[in-house]
Amino acid sequence: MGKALEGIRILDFTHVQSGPTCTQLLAWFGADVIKVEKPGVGDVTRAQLRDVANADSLYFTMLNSNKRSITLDTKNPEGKAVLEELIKSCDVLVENFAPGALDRMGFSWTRIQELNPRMIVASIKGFGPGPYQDHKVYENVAQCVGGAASTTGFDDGPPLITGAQIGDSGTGVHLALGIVTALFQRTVSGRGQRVDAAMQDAVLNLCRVKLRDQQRIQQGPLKEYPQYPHGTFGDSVPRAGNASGGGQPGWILKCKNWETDPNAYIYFVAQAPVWDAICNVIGKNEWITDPDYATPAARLPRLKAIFATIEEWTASKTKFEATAILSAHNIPCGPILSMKEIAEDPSLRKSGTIVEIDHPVRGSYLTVGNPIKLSDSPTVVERSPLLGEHTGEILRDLLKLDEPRIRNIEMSGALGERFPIAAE
Ligand code: CAO
Repeated sequence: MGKALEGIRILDFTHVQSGPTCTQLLAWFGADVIKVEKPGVGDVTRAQLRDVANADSLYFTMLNSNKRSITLDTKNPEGKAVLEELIKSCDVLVENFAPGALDRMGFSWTRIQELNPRMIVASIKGFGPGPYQDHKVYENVAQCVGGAASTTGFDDGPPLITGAQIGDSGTGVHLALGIVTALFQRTVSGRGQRVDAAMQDAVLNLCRVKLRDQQRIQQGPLKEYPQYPHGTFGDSVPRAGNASGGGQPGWILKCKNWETDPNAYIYFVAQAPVWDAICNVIGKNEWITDPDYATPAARLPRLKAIFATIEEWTASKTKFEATAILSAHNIPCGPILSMKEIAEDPSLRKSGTIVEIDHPVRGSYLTVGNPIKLSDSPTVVERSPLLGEHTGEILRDLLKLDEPRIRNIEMSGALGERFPIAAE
């Protein structure tokens, strides 16, 4: 079966997490992704947080599956010449260098257009145009400047970073959509274009409901927030703890063994349409008709006490027992799953969302497969490439360079130390 992006070739200049997330998705959809890496070093994450000596780290292997790797010193004149050939042979260049790095390398947008007017150039930066446009940015910085940190955590504590990598992976996903959209437009326009995604913007996009609340707060207290009715509201959105971001109140409640198990909790949504069922399940049938509890508006000022009562019920069940009972009554809820439980979940393995991959150096490892399932373009996750593993085949088979030329490039040092690859 063919793949959705078969025939699309990506020149992948990404590193660390944000850009590699994007190109990994494109590779899973069938694009030929050629990762260009600095000779001898490669993507810095190959060596970061290493758990197996001399093997590519999980940080790298989990973000670079289904890609090919070529090592190329793009500051070396021979390396630059190879890069020019690659630009001519590819459809999309993706990069997340620090601002200005591609220009400094000699590959401005104008230059790339001269070489290949159909090329789409996609970039991730920390910020869009403005006072911070030249700043380098990492995940947690993006969470702070995009509005996530100020709205995450509890009211009486400091701003908090979330474990979901919304700055890096979140921006990568945004960029991938921009790329396929630009590829679609190219089928009509025949031209490439630039696709820019800033990490601040992507995080803010994911924090859209908080900008909603920033405007609502001008009209009075945010009644679904835990600060209501006894706390105070300032002039900006406060941290909402575990309150639901939507119109249905929710909270994290203790379950059986919470004293010893840090994840013995359940997320409970007190959804209005199933209020009667909630009252029945927790043994509070009188709340169904009591005017203090019968309507969502009446419940809002009492949410803390209501959740405390519901928690007396959840604390008597394991999170899985509680989930089963509540779900049977159509009450929205979910157990707080530990990473261990997720890693061992048979249904996630079966759906291909968690996959076990074999690697020649490090042995088998788990990774998150493609969370987006296409019925006509199923994803088969393949291991990440070794540094420069495909240098020879890319020079020969893709760029059609002859052996003397390859030898010259090699002698110039543009491919690094790991070779010879030229035929003897
Ligand atoms: N050959 C030769 N040189 C190469 C090369 C190659 N194949 N690949 C990269 N380089 C060079 C770059 O040209 C750059 O050189 P100059 O500084 O002389 O222009 C240099 O390597 C370093 O690249 P960099 O600036 O991207 O890396 P850094 O460690 O200084 O910064 C980071 C890292 C992530 C802070 C920065 O890239 C950044 O802000 N990126 C944009 C935002 C982003 O994606 N952040 C998320 C990071 S976590 O996913």
